[in-house]
Amino acid sequence: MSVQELEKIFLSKIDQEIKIEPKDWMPDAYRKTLVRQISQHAHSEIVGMLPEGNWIGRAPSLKRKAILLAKVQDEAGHGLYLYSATETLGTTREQTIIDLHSGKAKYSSIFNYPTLTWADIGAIGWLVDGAAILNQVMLCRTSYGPYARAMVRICKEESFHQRQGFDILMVLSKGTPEQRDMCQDAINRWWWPSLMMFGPHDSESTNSEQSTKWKIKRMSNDELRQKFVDMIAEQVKVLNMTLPDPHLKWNEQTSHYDFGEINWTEFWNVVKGNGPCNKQRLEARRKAWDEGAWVREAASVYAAKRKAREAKKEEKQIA
Ligand code: FAQ
Repeated sequence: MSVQELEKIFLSKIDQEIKIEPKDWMPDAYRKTLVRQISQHAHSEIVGMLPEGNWIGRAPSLKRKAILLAKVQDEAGHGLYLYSATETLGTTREQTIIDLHSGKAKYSSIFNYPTLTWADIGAIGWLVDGAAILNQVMLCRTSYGPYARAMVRICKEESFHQRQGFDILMVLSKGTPEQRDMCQDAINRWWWPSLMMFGPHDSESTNSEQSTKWKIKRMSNDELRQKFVDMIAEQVKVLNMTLPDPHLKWNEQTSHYDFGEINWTEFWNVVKGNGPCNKQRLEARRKAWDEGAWVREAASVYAAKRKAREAKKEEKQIA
């Protein structure tokens, strides 16, 4: 079959909402953009464990510690599903991780900010997981089968994460004046970086047009960001807190909240590796990789031994 014919079949599957599966023919550019996006998503989950991991030893009670441990463990699981989904596209996990460590592959800008107080753990759950869910609910309908299926389970877990974050802030918001201040301060610091998670404005988004045609993306960066603002602007009232944006205002005509402009210089600075914690985050990942070398080695020796044992057993059975 010619490439033109193969492409026609591929596009007709996209049109008919039939998922593209690993063994199906797909254009190289489709494969490349999926490897880019899914691997960056996987890296975000794994690097995203670091800011929260910082608080496991300092959570204010045993219950909070157990909940946070479970959440951070969930993020590791999400990373693993997503690394596996990337592998179905023909790239190795080793290469994907080398690309993270060399700085070639990106991960979400949000994880380059520090977690200064316990309230930050609440703000991450509520705002960061909240933003992640909106994006990921859309991705449950993405055109590549393994990515869409991974997203379904991930979304279920993320919605627990968001509620645990809101619960932390709810308790602080009803606490002492110091606890209320801590809650407001965390919201102030995490609000704008959370809005940046959705990526540049649609007009600046280099990948959106093609990704939308291929139904990898189903909603635009700005549409998702607006949905997030509308949701959080209401939820913050329940906390009796405010969002740090003087331009935030309900607009009767559009039936959406208007909001101020994001500091795009800060965004691109963080994306390019110059955020408050970029260096620290990559160093932590490289260290974990190096220190885990013996585990990978032991696991592959064990797997080889088991394979050899099974081959011998089969030989005996045949004989
Ligand atoms: N940070 O053309 P677009 C989570 C880059 S998971 C860094 O609009 P696209 C769970 C973008 O890669 C959070 N870079 O790109 C959790 C591109 O550069 P490239 C992660 C960003 O792909 C919670 C360039 O800018 N979620 O939080 C960012 O069409 C709590 C131009 O942008 C995902 O990864 C950014 N914020 O749209 C874990 C979801 N935004 O690659 C622990 C999957 C943009 O061409 C604790 N990804 N860039 O060199 C997506 O949906 C999309 O990739 C977007 C960006 C929407 C992020």
